[in-house]
Amino acid sequence: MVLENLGTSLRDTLKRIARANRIDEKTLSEVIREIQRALLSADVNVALVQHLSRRIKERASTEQLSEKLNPRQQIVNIVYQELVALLGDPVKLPLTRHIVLMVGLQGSGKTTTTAKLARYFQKKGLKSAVVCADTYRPGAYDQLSQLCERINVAFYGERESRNAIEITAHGVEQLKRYDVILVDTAGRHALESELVLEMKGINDIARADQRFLVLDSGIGQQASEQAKAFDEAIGLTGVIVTKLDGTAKGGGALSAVAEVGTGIAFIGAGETVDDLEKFEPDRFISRLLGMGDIQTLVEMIEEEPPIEAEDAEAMLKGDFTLKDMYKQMQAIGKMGPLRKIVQMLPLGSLGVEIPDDALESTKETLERFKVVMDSMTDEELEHPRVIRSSRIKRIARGSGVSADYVRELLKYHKTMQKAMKGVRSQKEMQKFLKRQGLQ
Ligand SMILES: Nc1nc2c(ncn2[C@@H]2O[C@H](COP(=O)(O)OP(=O)(O)O)[C@@H](O)[C@H]2O)c(=O)[nH]1
Ligand SMILES: [Mg+2]
Repeated sequence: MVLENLGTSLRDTLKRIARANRIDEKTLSEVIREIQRALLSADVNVALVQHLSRRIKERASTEQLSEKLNPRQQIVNIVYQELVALLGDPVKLPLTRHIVLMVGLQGSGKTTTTAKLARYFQKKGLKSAVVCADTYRPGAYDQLSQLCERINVAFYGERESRNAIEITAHGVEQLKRYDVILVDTAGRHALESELVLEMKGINDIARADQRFLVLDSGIGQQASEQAKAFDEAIGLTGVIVTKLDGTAKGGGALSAVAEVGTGIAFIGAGETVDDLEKFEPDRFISRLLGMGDIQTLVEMIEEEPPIEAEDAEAMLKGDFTLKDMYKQMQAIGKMGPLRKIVQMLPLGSLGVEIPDDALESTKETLERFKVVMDSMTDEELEHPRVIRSSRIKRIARGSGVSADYVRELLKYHKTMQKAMKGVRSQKEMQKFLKRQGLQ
């Protein structure tokens, strides 16, 4: 796991709280000191560590204890929330047409990450294409074109040209029918003025919607300075921290970026095109704290509003029709992020993969879903498999959404149906429900 050492120390520290009979000031101070030590040795920025300790102490002594949480759960919860806050807001990544500009120092992993991202979008069903605007590094063209070929992504480059801005202009024009265009740029050993000018030129021409700084996690505390400089030049929309597989000190890059107010969009932890993960602060911290551990999870979600017994049953029983799915989405809405539950279940081992977006159940999604459902017949709602092409068109027309959206929805339903079967068979889920007083 990324930042294994940090994770281990944090989990050990939290275990100490679990064993304490009561949380007095002395225990709290010790725990905070342990957390500080763990964070500092992972190279997390000192000022941030201090800020975090202050917040934990303050909240632990002033916040009203929730009736449902015992004092140590309360503290675990505070630590969790504050660590999440430390990493900044998640970077929003709309799955629509857009242009992405990749910047960063030489060797930081831009080219590799460009290919990884192209693959990421491809997997999300978008057509991605790549422009090579690195005219400095010999072999840049070949490196990127080969990567693209391997993952079957369109590539544009001009082997002989030295004008990166012109190449970008041509590339963006040539590839305009693609959904996502990723522009890989040159980096050098330091941020020189010439490079900054070129980068600004490329940015002006490409009119990039996303401007990602690629940062090698090995650089530790210098991350902050770099992020600031790049941010001033082109206004970053996110940071991608790479090579987290190779360092115990990734905390430097992870925390330093929080200072520039730009969130971390992705993390890279490996050399293959699939070693890229969308960065979600809450999920990341959950994993560090060992929330895969069901015990902790149950404690964590105790502060979420309780699940209605009826809703929980709908979640686990029946044929899982579209109506069930709607009910279930409502239940999840009440329960808080489904992600928290899914994470603890070994769904992966069942071959069930739930896409990130499927784990969000926003009000908006629900409303849109309702509109589509209103255009369906009872038969269709009970037996979604009867919905074929002509019916899809009719439903789409009736509800004012695209046929693709209806197809997406049906696909989502299928995934969830499969996942729910998996969940049902997990005895962990039963244990979890028991703890919630539902069974
Ligand atoms: N272990 C590991 N290596 C990486 C990762 N990302 C990139 N690399 C390696 O870092 C080196 C430089 O990467 P490259 O993409 O060419 O950097 P660029 O100069 O910024 O374009 C290559 O050897 C990559 O294989 C990562 O997440 N983990
Ligand atoms: Mg490169």
